Amino acid sequence: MFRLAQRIKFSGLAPSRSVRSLFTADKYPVKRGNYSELNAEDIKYFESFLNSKDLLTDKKDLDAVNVDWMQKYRGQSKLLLKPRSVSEVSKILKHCHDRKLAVVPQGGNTGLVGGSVPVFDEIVISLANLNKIRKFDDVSGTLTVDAGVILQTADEWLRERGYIFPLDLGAKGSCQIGGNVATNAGGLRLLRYGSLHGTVLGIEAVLPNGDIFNGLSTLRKDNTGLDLKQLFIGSEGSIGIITGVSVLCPPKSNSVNVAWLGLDSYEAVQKTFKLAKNALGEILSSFECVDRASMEVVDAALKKHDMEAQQPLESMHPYQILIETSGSNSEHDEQKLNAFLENSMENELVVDGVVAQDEGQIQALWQWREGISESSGKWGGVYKYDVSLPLPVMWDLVKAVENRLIERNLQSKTDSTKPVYATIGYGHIGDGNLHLNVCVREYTKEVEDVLEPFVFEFIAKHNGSVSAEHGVGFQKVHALQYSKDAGALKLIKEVKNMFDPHGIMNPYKFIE
Ligand code: FAD
Ligand code: 2HG
Ligand code: ZN
Repeated sequence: MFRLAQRIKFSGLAPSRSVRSLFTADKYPVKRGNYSELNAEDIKYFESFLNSKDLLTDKKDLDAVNVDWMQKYRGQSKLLLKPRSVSEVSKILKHCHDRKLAVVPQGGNTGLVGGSVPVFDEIVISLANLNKIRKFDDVSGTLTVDAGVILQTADEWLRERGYIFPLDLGAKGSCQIGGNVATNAGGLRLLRYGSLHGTVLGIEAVLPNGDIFNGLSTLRKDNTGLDLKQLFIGSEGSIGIITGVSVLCPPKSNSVNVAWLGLDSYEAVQKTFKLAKNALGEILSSFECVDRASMEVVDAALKKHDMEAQQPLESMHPYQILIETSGSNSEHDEQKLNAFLENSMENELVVDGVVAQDEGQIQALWQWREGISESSGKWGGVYKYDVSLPLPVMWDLVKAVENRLIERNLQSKTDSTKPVYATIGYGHIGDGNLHLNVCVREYTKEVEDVLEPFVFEFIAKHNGSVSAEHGVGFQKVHALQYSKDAGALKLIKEVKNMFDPHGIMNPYKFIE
């Protein structure tokens, strides 16, 4: 039953840049806050300390930073600043604070909730030029970097030294470590290495008034009062700009195995997860699940771009899982994996599967999983929900949403004139995190009304969270009430106001 993975030709999809979205401010009911307008004096002040190529006002330069990765949210900023030092960030923010000019911190601009782009004319402050690896301790594995270091760059740098970055995600080639920390990104291996709330040891940040918070500790233990850095993890640019991060990195595993398995029911997925935890124990580093519709969407997106890739399995099983193990002894790890695979088949949980035989095959299997996010946005638009739900009801949400769309005549397997192309579910089973993507041919109010508040009410009913990993951004400001009570929201607002009394940091997002 277990076949060796074939080498899958999968060269990746180029993001389509053709769709022009309307301005966010024209699409949604949002009013510009009482902020000052940028004037010639402001520009003159910024020019007094920034390199001329780090202050951009050309439409062409601004177009790229005004629109998000999904091309769904579009702002109207007239100024992009790219500071090269913490003191430049500090001068910029102090001036904006004093003048009441609104700003948006921007990392790799890969965020999926509209948090990284302006809504009106906020100044975009890019961290791209703060991109140095500051120091590394190869005994403790503590890495200290500028916030603008690209995740993949850090990971590759660490791999050469026998370590890895504790976070991995599909956008690793563009997203920045500061952006990852600001969104508290979860990713593909949280199951093994934990959340950034645990692995980030220190943060340096510039506060809205220009003060520098120096919390760049590399200590694992520090019980001297409140752990302030935690406030910045997941703060989405609402209380300051992260300029430096220190993070505890795990050693690189000598032995990595990846298996792709086919299952006939969601119940089997849950049982297999339990079995995997017991049988694989400390070497289990990822447990991802995708449904048939997700695989069909990747397949169709590849074909649309004249690419061909052989599916990992011969049959399109309704649920497919990717299991990764990372350990230090290949013989021991393979023995454990084989015992688990045999057991899962004997128990009739897993009905088909392949095990990657080399690094190329490992990457190819991962690309099927990582390619879903991008493929789902290739049909005109996509509504993305990244939810936390108890495992038993996770796919009930996918089914309920699809049924509602079909019942209301908005989705059909045979009629390509319907606004919904596909409803798909995939995600990090190991973390209780489902990604529900509703791929549409066009954004319509009708579809939106079927999705919301239904999705949020479903989540609230099951005590889940409206954001497991992408954050709140612009998209979910009005959905927070489904996951947090009034008391918690009031406290968040008070903390935000304490850091940012003029409300200049990333307005219209995160908290109302
Ligand atoms: P941006 O998109 O630029 O910004 C995101 C937010 O952080 C914005 O609110 C911005 O204002 C703020 N911000 C950015 N930098 C700073 C800073 N230095 N200081 C203060 N605030 C800042 N997320 C997951 O959790 N798990 C995944 O598996 C995952 N996979 C993804 C796959 C793809 C293909 C894509 C496109 C996105 C994925 N994401 C995932 C979304 C995720 O949030 C981002 O990819 C990443 O964490 C954002 O980093 P960034 O540098 O691009 O930040
Ligand atoms: C993933 O797990 C990312 O692939 C992106 O978090 C999910 O695009 C999405 O909805
Ligand atoms: Zn995810």
